[in-house]
Amino acid sequence: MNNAAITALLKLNFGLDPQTAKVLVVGLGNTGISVAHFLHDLNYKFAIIDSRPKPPMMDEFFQKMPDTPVFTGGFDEAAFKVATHLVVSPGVSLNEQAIVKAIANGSKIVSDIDLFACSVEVPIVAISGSNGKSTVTTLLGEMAIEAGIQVGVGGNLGTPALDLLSPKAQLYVLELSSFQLERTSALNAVVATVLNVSADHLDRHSDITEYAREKQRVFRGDGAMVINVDDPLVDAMQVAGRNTVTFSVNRNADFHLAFRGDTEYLMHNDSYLMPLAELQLEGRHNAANALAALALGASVGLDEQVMCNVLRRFKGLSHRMQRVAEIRGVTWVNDSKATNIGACVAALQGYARKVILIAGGDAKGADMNELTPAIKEKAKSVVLMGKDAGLIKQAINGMVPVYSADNMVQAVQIAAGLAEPGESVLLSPACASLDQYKNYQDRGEKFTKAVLALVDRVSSTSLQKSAQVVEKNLLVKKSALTEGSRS
Ligand code: UMA
Ligand code: ADP
Repeated sequence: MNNAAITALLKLNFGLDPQTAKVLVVGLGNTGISVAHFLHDLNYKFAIIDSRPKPPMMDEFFQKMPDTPVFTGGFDEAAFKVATHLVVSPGVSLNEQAIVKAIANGSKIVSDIDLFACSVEVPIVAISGSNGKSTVTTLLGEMAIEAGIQVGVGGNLGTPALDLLSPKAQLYVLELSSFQLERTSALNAVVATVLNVSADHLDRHSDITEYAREKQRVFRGDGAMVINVDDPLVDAMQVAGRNTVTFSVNRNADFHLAFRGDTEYLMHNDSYLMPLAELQLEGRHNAANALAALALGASVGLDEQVMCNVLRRFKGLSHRMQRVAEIRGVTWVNDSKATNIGACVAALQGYARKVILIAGGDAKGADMNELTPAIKEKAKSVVLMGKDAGLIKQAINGMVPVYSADNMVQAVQIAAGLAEPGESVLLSPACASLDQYKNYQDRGEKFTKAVLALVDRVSSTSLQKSAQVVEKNLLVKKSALTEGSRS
């Protein structure tokens, strides 16, 4: 689409007229910078504001766009007062006082996804949900590439949507978070899905109903809806009269699982697509992800056997149920991306035998009691760390032995002392990482490093030492318990 056509659409949808609009871009992160480049190319007048005194990418940004007015160190209401439009980055809550006031005074909210949606003519696939978004988005992107299609893949996955724009693209696959969706109104994806809904980000959304409502916005427009009928909150999103494709790992649906003899298959209606065992990804939740990717891909006309080729070779993304090492018969698994309860429960449910679970971090307002049934069923013991370790410990309420660690090295050493050959140690924190780490990748890398350090030490007396750490920790725990303090 050419710039004149894009501007015309933005004017029509949002009153974004380059002659009169004064846009305030809120947030100088990846999204904010992508928006700045977009607005600059279309000759809009804009400024940027960020509450942080020195956003990490500020110097780099100034080198590229030295003339852009940038306000930092707080949300100065004067900057908001003159703005006709706000493009608020997903990391900034719409409940910020300055934003609430600006909206009350008539400023319009536009998201980077809105700007993107008004700039493309080719189909957009939109993927939301509490868990599995990145896996399904990446899978579908790989499937499109395998089918020879020029595809842009990004959004919450990493590359901001506006940075994907290319005249060559024939398809876009976007992962969208609830933060992106809550401020988006112009998206009309050719096919969209909410993979599942479980409690997450309740520090930003008032409750799970409101959170589910934001996710449901991915279905705005008239495109096809891919519905996980196993999830009641998603099933309830169906809209009569809309083209709907269902998937399920538990029952019959458009895309489902079925046995032929002893072999379980991924199915499309009555067609046996491929044996489930050929999927490289492990766990029932990944069978659901594979069905979702097939349903989305089929909706944009991808060949089913081409998609199955990708499913057969895709080994999964880092930090999601990633096997790190096997040391003295103990398997170590990095699921650091399990930043909410739903992901941790899915991970635990994938195990036939009880595991040693390493969990904890920032619970983001979630009710940790929802973790306890899965922990009771699948955890032999739990090593807790991070800000909300106490909440998880309270929820476990003595049902399973709990150990406390100050950092990842200690957590891994404690787990090493607890695990016996044939068992697994699973890092699946059920919490965000930001209380102790840069991000979930950093947490996963620290876990991997600590595990690999065990390999170096395994022939020495290290495991005995680990056992001593456990012993010491138990003593600490016991004394902490008697003193009534938090772990
Ligand atoms: N921030 C401030 N003040 C500001 C602006 C930002 O303190 O004025 C903070 C935010 O609270 C946040 C950080 O700076 O901690 C970055 O915020 P941002 O909105 O500038 O983030 P971007 O760099 O634009 O990245 C965003 C998404 N980040 C968030 O939603 C927090 C990225 O998802 C996404 O990849 C990117 O846009 C491109 O679309 C990351 C994420 O963690 C991976 N998403 C959450 C999740 O997956 O659970 C929703
Ligand atoms: P997202 O992008 O939604 O965070 P990811 O694919 O990155 O999803 O996976 C995040 C976490 O959720 C990982 O711990 C992964 O093992 C788990 N997970 C992936 N798919 C599902 C699913 N369908 N249901 C529950 N948990 C899942």
